[in-house]
Amino acid sequence: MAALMLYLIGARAAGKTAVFDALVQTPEGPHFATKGGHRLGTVKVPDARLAALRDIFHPKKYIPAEVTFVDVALPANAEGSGFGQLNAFLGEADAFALVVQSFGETDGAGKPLDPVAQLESILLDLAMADLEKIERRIEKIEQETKRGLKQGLPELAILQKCKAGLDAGRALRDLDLPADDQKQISSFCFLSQKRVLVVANVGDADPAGAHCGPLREACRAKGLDILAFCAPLEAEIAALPPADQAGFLKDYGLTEPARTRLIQTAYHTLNLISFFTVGEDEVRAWTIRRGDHAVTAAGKVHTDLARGFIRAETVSSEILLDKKSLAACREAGLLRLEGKNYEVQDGDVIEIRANA
Ligand SMILES: Nc1nc2c(ncn2[C@@H]2O[C@H](COP(=O)(O)OP(=O)(O)OP(=O)(O)O)[C@@H](O)[C@H]2O)c(=O)[nH]1
Ligand SMILES: [Mg+2]
Repeated sequence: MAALMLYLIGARAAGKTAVFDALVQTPEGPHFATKGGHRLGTVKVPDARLAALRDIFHPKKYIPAEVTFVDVALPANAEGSGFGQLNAFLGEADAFALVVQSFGETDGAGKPLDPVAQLESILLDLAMADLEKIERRIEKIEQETKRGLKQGLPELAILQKCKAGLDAGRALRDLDLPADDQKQISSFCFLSQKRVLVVANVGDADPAGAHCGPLREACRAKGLDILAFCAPLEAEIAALPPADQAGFLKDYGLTEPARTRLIQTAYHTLNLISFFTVGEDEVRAWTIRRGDHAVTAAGKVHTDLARGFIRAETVSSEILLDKKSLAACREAGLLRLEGKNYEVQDGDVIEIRANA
């Protein structure tokens, strides 16, 4: 299954690369690849429930979900962020992690540091990249219409709605476009339509971000999730032997490493949950949206399972971990038979029954 693509964006010298380094650091060193100047690092989604299921089933294959972090290299000689030049690349993101400098006195341009202004400026750059694209497309459709071609007209109405929203200072994600409209414009991969979470890159004097009040308030007002971490400190901790990490985190008032917190926040921002499939062959995590039905979950595993869906034998991982086997769950009447429209819950263990 494709990894969730989380792109790190932000102002120049906000600490995108430092944050990325913290996310991909391991005791064996950092793990990443490069692609056209950008860096990509894929990590396994930590999930204590899945690890506990592995310890019961001892499967041949153990397959956690994956997230790919992308350290976006901004075009060197662009004005502003240069997102326009990166449109196609950024369009592949599932979400943006917007890194905001929250340490020191001055920003990358040498101006007095203003994290809220930095956040707003990057959000504006995303919207402006969309606006430029929309204006070019509208112009093209209008020219075609003059020449008697009419097929662009439904699209034109939606684009004008989007343009009006952007002109009024709203991101496309906040316009609540009907699903049909969203489908019509999905091929544009608009940047301000993507979910955004904010990473306050704080100094090591304030590793839990206690002093990020104004930025937190700005995020709350915009409906954006925010988390704070001190990138260089988190990178150092992630490089330690695993047994030593928890103690150091605790010393700094942290409960989980940056990577775990960022992934948890991304799942929240994107409204994602996990379900699990278990067996001697494979114990595996799957990612779906909250509210998805059993038949959608089946389709994640295999399209044939969605087509021939009969029922989903379901039990929560908590109960399975308590009873230690599916047979014991079945005997105790705790293995439920759910239909196509069952709303899958986070942590469900599911076995799909389907006609081949
Ligand atoms: N003191 C302190 N310095 C930091 C922190 N995070 C990043 N830096 C420093 O800030 C500078 C810029 O950080 P980068 O991670 O390169 O920033 P970037 O956003 O990747 O920058 P560009 O890719 O050039 O746009 C570097 O000198 C980092 O060492 C931090 O939390 N505390
Ligand atoms: Mg960088």
